[in-house]
Amino acid sequence: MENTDVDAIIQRSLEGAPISLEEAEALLSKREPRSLDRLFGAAREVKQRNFGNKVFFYGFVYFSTHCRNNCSFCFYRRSNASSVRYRKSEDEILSLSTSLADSGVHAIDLTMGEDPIVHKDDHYRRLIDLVQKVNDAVDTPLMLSPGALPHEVFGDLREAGADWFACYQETHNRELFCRLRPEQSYDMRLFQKKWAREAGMLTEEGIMVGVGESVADRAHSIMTMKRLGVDQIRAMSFVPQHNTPMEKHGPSPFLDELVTLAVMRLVHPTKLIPASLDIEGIGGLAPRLDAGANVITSIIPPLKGLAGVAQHELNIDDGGRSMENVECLLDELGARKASLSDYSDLLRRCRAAGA
Ligand code: SAM
Ligand code: MD0
Ligand code: SF4
Repeated sequence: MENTDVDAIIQRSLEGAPISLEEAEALLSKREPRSLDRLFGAAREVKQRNFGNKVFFYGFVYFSTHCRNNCSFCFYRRSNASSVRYRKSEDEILSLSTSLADSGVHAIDLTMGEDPIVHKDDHYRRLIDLVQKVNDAVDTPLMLSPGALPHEVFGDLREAGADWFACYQETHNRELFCRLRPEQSYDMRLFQKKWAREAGMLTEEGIMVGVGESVADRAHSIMTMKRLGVDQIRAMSFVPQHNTPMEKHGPSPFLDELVTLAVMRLVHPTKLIPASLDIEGIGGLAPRLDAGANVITSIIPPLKGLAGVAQHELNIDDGGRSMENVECLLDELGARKASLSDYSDLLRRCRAAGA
């Protein structure tokens, strides 16, 4: 496809026309500097129209890194004996959540591996109680990223105070899913988003970039995210991990992720799209915001013994991912922090749109 075709797709999209699957694929394929400038420029324009230069911050509390699963890309897979394993106590989780809330994050993402202790527990009482206690301790909206749960738990989690449920499919190509998440059910994972939404939670879907998917797969995922009716969507570059089956799988060129974020922004103009600090650390923030992302995720307080997911230590203990540090950089990034009431208004609009 010629540049002019890319120009025409972008122009029509800026005028409000929806992007088709074929057009998304065409945009995702472009690598000439002129097309890329045009694409990133359009993504920024669409973000500006819908959000101005306001960005949101999500604190990240990876409270248990124990996992019963064996995802081939993940540092915390059960077979990785050299992983970093810990399980934070309830008091530690409460104190981490309170200090993140005090630092002014818009949401707190409580994340765990599929910790056997939590997943074997009777009706997930431990998890539901934890959400309830954190919710009692902070006013900040809560996201939960616990892995795949049975249908009947979602209502109780919502009631306990979970505003968001995050569970990433990684890909919408079933065959690739089986290689990435062996012994796990594609449908069960896809249903998580539906069940969470039906229970009144907002939902996040995500894909990884550079795990063996084709450009057509990426386009298909971006369109599928529309059908799922999720409220936040992400793309994260695959980061190879020691002692995992994908250790030698080449790292993903970050440009592929940036292009994916920009096409996501054009296809989903009003959705929240994270710029994760968990891929390239703080140095990766500017290009992701410039590609159309508007949520800074993986804010982690230093020296608390917390890990990231794709980058388990990068910029954590040096304070690079702290709220204070990232806030200081906003001016030079041309962004400003949205207010907490901007965020609650946004969540209200998301809920009304999904109802
Ligand atoms: N255990 C839960 C689960 O898998 O849903 C919650 C953890 S979830 C936040 C971990 C996510 O981080 C994965 O779904 C994947 O998208 C991303 N991730 C994990 N390892 C990664 C890697 N090596 N490179 C890039 N992204 C990765
Ligand atoms: C992040 N490391 O925000 C986190 C994580 C889990 N819900 C999110 C992948 O980048
Ligand atoms: Fe466990 Fe989640 Fe890692 Fe898979 S991605 S091994 S479920 S922590």
